Amino acid sequence: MTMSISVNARAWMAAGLVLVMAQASISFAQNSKDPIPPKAPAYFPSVANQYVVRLNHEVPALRTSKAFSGIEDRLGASIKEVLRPDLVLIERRNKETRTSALVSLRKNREVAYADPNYIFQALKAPNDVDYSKLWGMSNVGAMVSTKRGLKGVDISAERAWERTTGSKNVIVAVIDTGIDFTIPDLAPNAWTNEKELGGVAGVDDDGNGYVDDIHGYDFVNNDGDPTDDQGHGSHCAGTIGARGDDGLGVAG
Ligand SMILES: [Ca+2]
Ligand SMILES: [Ca+2]
Ligand SMILES: [Ca+2]
Repeated sequence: MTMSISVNARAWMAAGLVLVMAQASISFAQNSKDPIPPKAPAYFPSVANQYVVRLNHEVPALRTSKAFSGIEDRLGASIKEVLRPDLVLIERRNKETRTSALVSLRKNREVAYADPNYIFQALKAPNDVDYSKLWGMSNVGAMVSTKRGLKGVDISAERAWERTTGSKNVIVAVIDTGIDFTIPDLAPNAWTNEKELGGVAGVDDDGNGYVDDIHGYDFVNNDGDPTDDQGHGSHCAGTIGARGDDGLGVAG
């Protein structure tokens, strides 16, 4: 998922770079009777031309009745399915944008609300063994020690992972106690300064002012070894860039 370099320190200070995944949170709220619905975001796909409409009355049980076809005409649609007596899945007859269809339907006095026929799918949850402990990523209200978590109080990581699980092109600096590069979840995502890796020991090969800064720099000891000697930096680096969905440890 991501990657990191960092720097070691005895105190809560160090610096480095950790590649991080993008994190996104989606929120979408609207009044379905709003005459001007918001532009539907592309990440909420829906079935073309189909809408779920709740009527202010029930539809006749008999599909062949005049009253039934009258409702279809007034909705400008065919009723594909009667989900409940007053709730129908319709398919609009004319080709139009989702927004214009919703504007039209929500203006209809017979309509209590109308929404696109959204396509939902299960969110991406990684299979890492300790993932369930990461309530900050996804809080399902599990017990932690003697307290139950508050469901939903998290960063909505799984929704973000549906869109992206990060990119090695994004490098994030971790200013902390360093990183334990022997941790299997962190090692593969550690940023590497190729010029120093293939350079000469004791020489600042890339000319950035820091000697041998292969994975970051230790600004406390002033050397090129940012190995974590405390633990907190590795923890933070894991939250940002632990390799996910590998059945091991955690996911970042
Ligand atoms: Ca250097
Ligand atoms: Ca060097
Ligand atoms: Ca992992």
